[in-house]
Amino acid sequence: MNIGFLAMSGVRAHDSRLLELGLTLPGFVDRSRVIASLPSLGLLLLAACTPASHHLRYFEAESDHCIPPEVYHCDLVAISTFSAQVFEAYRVADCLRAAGVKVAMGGLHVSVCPDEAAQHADYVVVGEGESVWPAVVASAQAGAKPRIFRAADFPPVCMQTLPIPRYDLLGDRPYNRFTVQTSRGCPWRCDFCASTVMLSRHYRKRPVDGIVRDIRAVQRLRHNAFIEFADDNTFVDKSWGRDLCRALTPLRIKWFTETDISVAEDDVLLHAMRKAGCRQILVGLESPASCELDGLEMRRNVKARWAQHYTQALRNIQSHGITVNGCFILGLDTHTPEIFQHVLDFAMEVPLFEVQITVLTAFPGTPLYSRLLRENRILEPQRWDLCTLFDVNFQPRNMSPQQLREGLYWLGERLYDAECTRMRRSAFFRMRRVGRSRAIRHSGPTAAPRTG
Ligand code: B12
Repeated sequence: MNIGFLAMSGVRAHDSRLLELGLTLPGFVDRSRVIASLPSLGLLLLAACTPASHHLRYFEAESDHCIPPEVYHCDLVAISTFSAQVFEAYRVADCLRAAGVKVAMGGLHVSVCPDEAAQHADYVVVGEGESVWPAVVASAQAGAKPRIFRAADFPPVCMQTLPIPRYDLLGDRPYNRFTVQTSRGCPWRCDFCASTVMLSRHYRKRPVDGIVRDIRAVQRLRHNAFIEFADDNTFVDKSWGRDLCRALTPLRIKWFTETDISVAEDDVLLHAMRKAGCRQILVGLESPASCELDGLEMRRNVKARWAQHYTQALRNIQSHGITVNGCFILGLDTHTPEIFQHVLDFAMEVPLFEVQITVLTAFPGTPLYSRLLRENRILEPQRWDLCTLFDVNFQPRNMSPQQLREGLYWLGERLYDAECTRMRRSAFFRMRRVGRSRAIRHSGPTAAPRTG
């Protein structure tokens, strides 16, 4: 069969004022650059799990959501879904099926709303795709009737034997960043999280040599590619993290990842990360003050505990030459209209090199969504297209939805203002110079200063 893998990348936001301000994730990002910058790792992994007898192609829907005409020449098309684009994905699936093409859908959104997806796709997959996908392909080939496949009914995906994602299918598209996964899931349970926890509850790490193998595959395609680890929380296990960094160092790559603030406790790891090419980590701080975070992480309340030491921890990470992209969620139940000024003050005081502000978003399948629905606080239930992290679709506890929107604009205009950004960043470079001279003094006159 001819099998197509169709990614619907790009960023989404509907709030017209935000669009006017050019505010996207994180800060000011050029929309088209983002679209071109990350291919769908999930689809490339599925491609790698496809039996060899089939002919495979990877496609990207364009920024106007038009799909390349060649997609219609496929016998089976795999579409990956996030909530924000799922209605677009359903429209595309309906058109393809009307033209006689079989459609399979999977990903974070349909994994929690499979019955909804089954109205638009022949085959819907709940959960991780690797073990299930060959059965989906076989069903399509046999012309089997539509059905929902559940990953739980197949052998669990083994992190030791994940195949190399088929980066080679990407052809000449101008990607400048590639994703590689080092781990799946997160040991913590934040009530709003709609990430890998939608697929599997377990936190799993990959063997270091498999990660190195995948990065080498990317390097064969683009020598100087920037790597983004598509992880939820990379450095949970510090000892494995140090091994990983040691293995990454000779590859001479630059990379970015998402991890929790506990990396700040391990200077050896931070040193190894910088040496291995880590340029930035994204940390979900969520709110500056501990009392605002009480109960948000439902297992051990770790976010509330960590927040007591946020400033010191963030400064320590940045003193190692690793910039932090600190993420804040606006509109938590503990937030009053004062929160916008607090976040601004905190970001300037640390100071944070990069800041991401988003509004509390109730993704389907999360404890947050169930709670807000129960409390009758979702403004437009099932408006999945508003799950962009920028569009307010709930009634905040201590302010009006409009106050939250206005607060987001107000904070965004200030945080991303050129002067503010310059101040936040120049403080990082100053701190870095001090850190470096301290390192030289400590290691004696023979040590060479680190560069870059
Ligand atoms: C990389 C990334 C992006 C890239 C996506 C590139 C792409 N085309 O995939 C870019 C930068 C474009 C992006 C944009 C956005 N993103 Co984003 N992104 C991520 C990130 C960091 C990693 C995703 C990833 O690669 N995972 C690894 C792969 C292997 O997993 P996977 O895709 O889920 O695939 C597996 C299964 O789902 C399944 N599967 C997937 N597709 C299919 C299809 C079939 C047919 C089958 C059988 C199986 C299957 O099999 C795969 C292997 O097991 C996650 C956060 C995170 N840490 O996970 C956020 C995340 C996915 N993004 C999120 C959001 C909100 C957005 C935006 C809406 C932000 C915005 N306002 O624009 C946009 C929307 C994008 C869109 N077009 O819909 C949310 C989504 C939540 C949700 N449930 O919908 C996440 C979880 C982050 C968060 N804050 O919660 N994002």
